[in-house]
Amino acid sequence: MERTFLMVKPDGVQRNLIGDIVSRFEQKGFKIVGAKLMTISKSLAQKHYAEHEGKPFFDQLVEFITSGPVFAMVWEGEKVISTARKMMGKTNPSTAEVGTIRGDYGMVTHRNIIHGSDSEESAEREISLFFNKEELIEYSKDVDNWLR
Ligand code: RTP
Ligand code: MG
Repeated sequence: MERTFLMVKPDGVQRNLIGDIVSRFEQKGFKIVGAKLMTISKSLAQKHYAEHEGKPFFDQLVEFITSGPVFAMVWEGEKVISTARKMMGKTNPSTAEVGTIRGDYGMVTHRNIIHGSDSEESAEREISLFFNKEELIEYSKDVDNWLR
């Protein structure tokens, strides 16, 4: 089953959006298999955003992502990588569709609330950067069994 790495960025944590964001992915039908509140070190930030090294916004990006706690998550489900990207909306919140996370809550590109892996390769790389194997839980859900 496909997995992706999602992260509520420091602005999303500060603005009390963790619950809403988790809820959107739960309601869509995806399964959370790992999560933690953490502060990203400078070196982890540089590794995570290595593809952007040398770009004019790189230093500001690293500074922002390390500026406060983030909520890091791994989600599982059918086509979760591309679907999560759709649910997040475009990088620039001012052009992101209403109904997406960035479209509903963001205003500027440098504070765009959420990160999501953009491909299978990124997902695999980012999951292993942020989580140990033991932190990812395999389990099944059976709602009927938990109602009575
Ligand atoms: P992310 O990696 O954070 O999920 O965002 P993304 O895929 O939608 O966008 P990406 O191109 O990977 O850029 C990473 C983050 O860098 C900031 N950025 N600023 N022109 C700019 O000023 C610019 N371009 C990108 C954004 O905060 C973006 O989320
Ligand atoms: Mg990206």
